[in-house]
Amino acid sequence: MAAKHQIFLAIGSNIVPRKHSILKALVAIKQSFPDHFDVSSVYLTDPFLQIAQPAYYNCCVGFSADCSPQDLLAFCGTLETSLGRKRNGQKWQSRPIDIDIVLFGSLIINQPDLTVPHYDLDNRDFFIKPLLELKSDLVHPTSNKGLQQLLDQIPLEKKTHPQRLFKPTI
Ligand code: A4P
Ligand code: MG
Repeated sequence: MAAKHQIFLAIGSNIVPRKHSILKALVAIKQSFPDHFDVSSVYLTDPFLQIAQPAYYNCCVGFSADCSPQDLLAFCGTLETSLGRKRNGQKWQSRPIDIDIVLFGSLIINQPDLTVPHYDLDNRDFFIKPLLELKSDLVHPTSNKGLQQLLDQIPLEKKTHPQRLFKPTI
């Protein structure tokens, strides 16, 4: 039997209905990955780097699974498409749903279509705050920094001021 990894995903939405899309994503993820599934609160966040676009809802989930990273990436892409995500090739376009793999155990992956840990985890309070709720002693596998340390080091211009909205019950 393949070893299980502790996996964390970040979920974001900035096209209404944001709550509805996030809840649908959470239900689908839990259905496919029920083992030790846990979800953070959902936060209202300013657009990263103050880009002129609608505010985001963000949260994270954690679970254990023995799938491959590539299978998980394909799962996330299929779920995004089923929830109305359309890509026009433009980076950081507004989106009904975005599902990113933040951590896959302590694996370090540098493939053309997959970078794990997420390339920008260190700079994103909208990843780190929800992750702190799920597992406060998580350590970044390459920098070995803890989540609170990462959060404390985010410069002002990168802060998105997460406001806790609600804890999903799914
Ligand atoms: N990819 C590589 N590594 C990963 C990974 N670890 N997880 C590739 C998921 N995908 C990964 O992503 C482009 C490609 O990244 C995928 O095809 C996959 O092979 P995308 O979602 O299609 O496009 P994108 O939006 O340009 O990139 P991405 O990485 O999702 O955007 P970001 O960098 O996550 O930024 N502000 C707030 N407050 N909250 C947000 O959630 N999100 C963004 C999007 C900007 N500002 C935000 C938020
Ligand atoms: Mg993405």
